[in-house]
Amino acid sequence: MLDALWTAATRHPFLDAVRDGTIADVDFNRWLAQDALFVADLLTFQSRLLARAPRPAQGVLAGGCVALVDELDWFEVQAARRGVGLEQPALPATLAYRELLLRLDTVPVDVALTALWVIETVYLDAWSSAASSSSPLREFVEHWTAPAFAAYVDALGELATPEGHDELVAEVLTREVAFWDMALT
Ligand code: HMH
Repeated sequence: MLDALWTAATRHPFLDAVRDGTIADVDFNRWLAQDALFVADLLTFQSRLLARAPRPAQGVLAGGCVALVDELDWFEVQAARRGVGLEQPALPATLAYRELLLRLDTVPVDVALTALWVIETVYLDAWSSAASSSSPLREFVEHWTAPAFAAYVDALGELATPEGHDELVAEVLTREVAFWDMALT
């Protein structure tokens, strides 16, 4: 079941359409604005996680927080370029993901670290499937598949202990699928 969810979260029609250049602007822009909201929520979660993280995790998490702040700057630049306003209400899939992140504040730190690793590694995998040298959106694909991002995901992987946490992994993957689905509605 996890395998099927993993595939659904990383091989999605949204990503195929990005790769092929057939994604509608309205759909891509909807994803962009909602993902900016998600990244702001993720920064909130990750800052709190940093505050209770064990010593060996602090450096990776702190670096990740800085990267998320840069990411929010990047979203603003991309949104302005595309004429998208970022002051949009969160759609249901974004709100549901926010709720999951809030719940992660209350789980043991190793479990929350594992969830964070899933959140990031699934994104790297997903965007890798959208790679194409000819896509008009390849700048986005390159952003989410950059070597620095892959190295960060590897470092999170060193802190994660996914064994025995199938239910949580499935929950993150379900939120990811719903996020892509939302972009195409
Ligand atoms: C929905 N999942 C979603 N958006 C992101 N930006 C990431 C994961 C990775 O940070």
